Amino acid sequence: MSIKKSHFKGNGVAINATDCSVTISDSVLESNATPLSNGLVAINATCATANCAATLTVERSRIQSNGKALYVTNNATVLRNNLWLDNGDSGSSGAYNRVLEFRGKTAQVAYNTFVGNFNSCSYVGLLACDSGTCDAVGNITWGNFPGQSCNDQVIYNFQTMTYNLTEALQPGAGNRSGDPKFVNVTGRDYTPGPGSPALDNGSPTNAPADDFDGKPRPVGGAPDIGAIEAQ
Ligand SMILES: [Ca+2]
Repeated sequence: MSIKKSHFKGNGVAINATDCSVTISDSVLESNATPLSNGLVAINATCATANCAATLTVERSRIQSNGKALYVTNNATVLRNNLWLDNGDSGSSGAYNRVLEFRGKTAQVAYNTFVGNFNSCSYVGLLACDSGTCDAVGNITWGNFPGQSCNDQVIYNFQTMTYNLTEALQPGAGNRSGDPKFVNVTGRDYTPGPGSPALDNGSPTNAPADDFDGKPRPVGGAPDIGAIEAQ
């Protein structure tokens, strides 16, 4: 199934796929699964068995203000060029809320930007690889856990992390920490601005050919870290 240029708002579960390959592109998912309670999530993908061939791809989409954003069981998953903003729940139901949760198979999280996501800071990670093999390349995480002090727990239990720009420095080639200097956070422009450590510091060999806006990548000799390539 292919879901393109769609807008899902205010649902308990927005997209629920069972033993079914799904590609979500150029879409908006907002204010789903909130207030959060058991079983609610914006995107839920499940394979009944570990060797199920179903896949999940999410690309060039904005996933914002959902109580829980993503829960995957056994699907081979690719998340590429997305904005994940302000998702989470800090109430009792969110105490151990992994905002993006991967269980089994493989997950590649590539060139996304994560800002303002949160849970109750219970040290369980916002992006959690519960099982399977998870890889994060070229992502920005910044300003997550607003007002809290667990920014080292944004990404949990990934096997490989390279060329990411995060609040707390992660082990792995090309990883950096620091302020991505977005052009206009208030105006929700997450383009890396002048002097940003995201500029031209993505992987020289592992980046999509476009960005969140569908514009070409790389510009300026090397890919930028995050969902948006400065043009
Ligand atoms: Ca660049």
